[in-house]
Amino acid sequence: MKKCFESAKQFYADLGVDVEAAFERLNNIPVSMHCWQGDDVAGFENAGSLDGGLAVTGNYPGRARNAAELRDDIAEVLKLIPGKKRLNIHAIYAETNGKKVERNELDITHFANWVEFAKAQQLGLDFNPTFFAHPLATDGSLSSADDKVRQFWIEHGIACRKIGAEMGKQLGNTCVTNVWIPDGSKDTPFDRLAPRQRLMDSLDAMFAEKIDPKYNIDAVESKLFGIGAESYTVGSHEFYMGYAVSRGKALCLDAGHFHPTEVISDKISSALLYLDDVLLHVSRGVRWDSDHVVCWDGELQAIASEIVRHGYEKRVHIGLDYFDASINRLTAWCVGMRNTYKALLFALLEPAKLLADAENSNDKGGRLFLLEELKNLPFAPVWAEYCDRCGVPDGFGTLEAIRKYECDVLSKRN
Ligand code: RNT
Ligand code: ZN
Repeated sequence: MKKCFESAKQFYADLGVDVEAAFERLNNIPVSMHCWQGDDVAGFENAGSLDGGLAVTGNYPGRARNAAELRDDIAEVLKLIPGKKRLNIHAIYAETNGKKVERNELDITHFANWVEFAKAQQLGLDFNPTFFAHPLATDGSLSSADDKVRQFWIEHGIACRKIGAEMGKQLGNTCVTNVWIPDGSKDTPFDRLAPRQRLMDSLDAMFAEKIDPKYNIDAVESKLFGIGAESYTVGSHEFYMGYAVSRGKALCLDAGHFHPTEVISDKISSALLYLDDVLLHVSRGVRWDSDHVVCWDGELQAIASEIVRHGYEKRVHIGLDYFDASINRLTAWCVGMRNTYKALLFALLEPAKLLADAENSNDKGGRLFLLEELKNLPFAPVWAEYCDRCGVPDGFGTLEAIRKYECDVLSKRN
């Protein structure tokens, strides 16, 4: 492979692309891995069903059943993923030592093990309040018509921002805390406005306290529809775009949360004209928001290219969000994470000058030709070299390692 790499490097150099500079830049683009792929979004509360319109399908053996197993699996999978990684956790991953702690009473102590783990693994942490899978979230959370219910969730949100900020402080690494709520309606509502007014007020109450953005950045995530909320979603795209712009929050764009022909890659440049930060939930919807494992497809490449072409890597926070319980969960993590770095590297190897020249001279055919020709460049040995320098195996080595872990560890769980 080394020989192949040297000639590939020369090939790119002839196109004006510096492979070493691409590696350098890639080393500084973090991707946040979502912990919830490892346990099918179960968390440690033992609350029962997931609900909130989320659906995890499949029952492949080996699911992590507790925090220790989940961290073991994450530690194992991190050995197989190159690049600068972060870890994204949810409030339901609190460890309360067998004690029942209400979500509005959570604090950083319940995440001490995660912080320790992050330190040991040299990861930044990202965080999410969990506004679903809870008896008080069956008829709306932050937009609920019930004052008590709304207050409970406002308090949960406040608690989670403090936890996020503390994670950021303890790790010396800014945490992005993302708000997504399941609130919506199965059938056509009479009043679409009132729940949105309540959501706006709840968010304002939740965000009232100023938190240093060095420690915590708040993000808000919209959605088109969910199972059981097919007719109306309180937190729509327009709602949150307006909210984020008017309040100076980060906007979270989830690839599965728009109409099937709408793509988030095209939204980044618009959103960043008005916002400081965007958070991405890179996912893959198949016909709907199905949260399939992220593949290296045209949209993943377009997302990566947007970030790289405009130098957005400090303003676009890349996170993954999917859950597939029908295959080995480490495979699911690995495929999505490795593909995301692969797409970023591919974007970093674009002959930007050639493409810009074609576009600027109105040579549309030349631009098309180049963009298509790029797909055929000797990318594989460059990717293999990057993995090697990061001390992780190539594709086949990764699969072998996962199979071994399945045999040695996962298959012994029931
Ligand atoms: C749900 C949202 C949300 C969740 C995670 C678990 O549709 O995408 O981001 O998937 O918070
Ligand atoms: Zn999401």
